[in-house]
This record gives sequence, C-alpha cells and structure tokens, in this order.
Amino acid sequence: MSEKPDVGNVVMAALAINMCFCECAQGKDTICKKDAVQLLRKEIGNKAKPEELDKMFNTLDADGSGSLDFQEFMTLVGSVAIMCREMMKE
Ligand SMILES: [Ca+2]
Repeated sequence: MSEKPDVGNVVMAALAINMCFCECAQGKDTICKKDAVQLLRKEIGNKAKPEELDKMFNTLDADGSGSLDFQEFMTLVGSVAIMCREMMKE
C-alpha cells in the first residue's frame, strides 16, 4: 500500500461502501437476489458455479428474506476485507 492510511481514508471508504449499497439497491432498502448474485460474480469472477453463488447468497441472507439489507451487505464487505488482510499477510 503506497498511501499511509488515516481516519479520512476510513471515512471515504465508509462513504464508498454506502454509495455501492445504494447503487446496488437502486434506491431501495435491500439488494435483490439477482443483483446480489451479479455483484458476487463480479467480485469473485466467473470461477464460481451458479450453485456456489446461490449458496453464498443464502449464507449472506441471514434472515432468509431473499434480499440483502445493509447489515447483511456489510457481512459481505467484512468478508472481503478479511480476505484482503489475509492476502496482505502472504
Ligand atoms: Ca435478508
């Protein structure tokens, strides 16, 4: 990482996360399964099989509502952050 992290960067990341959620949710309070799976496919690449993406969505959809609310979306963001941290250790 070339730039030294500071609180301002963390705030900018939080704003970016909120903007990403709003964009994916298209003005609603939740992200529908179709859009969430599309987001997962974009982030993971096309390596994952449809049934694997379906399983990931079902894991993230903690309340089984068929869509991701902001809290469930943050589970995804947290998981990605943890994966990034693990990659930085290697
Ligand atoms: Ca849900």
